[in-house]
Amino acid sequence: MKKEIGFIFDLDGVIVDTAKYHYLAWRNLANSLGFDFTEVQNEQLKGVSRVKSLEILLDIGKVQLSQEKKEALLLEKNEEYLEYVYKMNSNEILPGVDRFLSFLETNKIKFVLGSASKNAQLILEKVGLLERFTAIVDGNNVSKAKPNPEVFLIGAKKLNMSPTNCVVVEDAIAGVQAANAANMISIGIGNAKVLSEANYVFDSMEAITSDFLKNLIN
Ligand code: B16
Ligand code: MG
Repeated sequence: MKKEIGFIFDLDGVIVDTAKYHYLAWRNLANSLGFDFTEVQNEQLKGVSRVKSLEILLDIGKVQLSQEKKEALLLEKNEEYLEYVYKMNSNEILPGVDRFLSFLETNKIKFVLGSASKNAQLILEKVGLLERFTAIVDGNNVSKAKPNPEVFLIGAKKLNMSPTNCVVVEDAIAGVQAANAANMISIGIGNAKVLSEANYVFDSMEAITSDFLKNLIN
């Protein structure tokens, strides 16, 4: 007999690759402050909130700023980032995502979003996926960032399911830790060594087979 289960998807790195746009905007900001910011360093910002991302960036550049200046820079960064977001369309949905969501829909399994981004709703709208999600839980709904489980626990409530019946799909270590802390099943997307705390790891969304999903839901 099928278990009643629900899915919670992270956004950046799972549904779309917005990390490349975050990177361009953060790099510009770093350059304007007089230091460089590499793609390798950008890895540290994945899954991390906007405010925390700025703190990490300023640490890298060894720059200290007033609270007022930091707030101005956060606004500036987001405005530049949004210029990229406004140009997004369905071509930016990562390979394997549509097949995964269609599988869940066919099997009448509900799914919600659980992202740190405050722009999540807009991004899903731009790529044409917003209507398919039962609910959106994002950076506007939480007070504690991943690895705190808050975002996924709210997701479970939206699914009307107990946490142990929820499966989280995440690309960031902090996200996998948040899912584990919430007592949910975690699927990591990315490098198996980096995401070793996840219950299952796949290189990409495309690598998740229908057989794996069938086993998981049965
Ligand atoms: P925003 P996720 C995260 O999205 C990104 O991975 C992270 O790099 C970003 O700083 C964070 O959203 C906040 O995004 O500036 O749009 O509020 O992976 O949790 O979907
Ligand atoms: Mg992510």
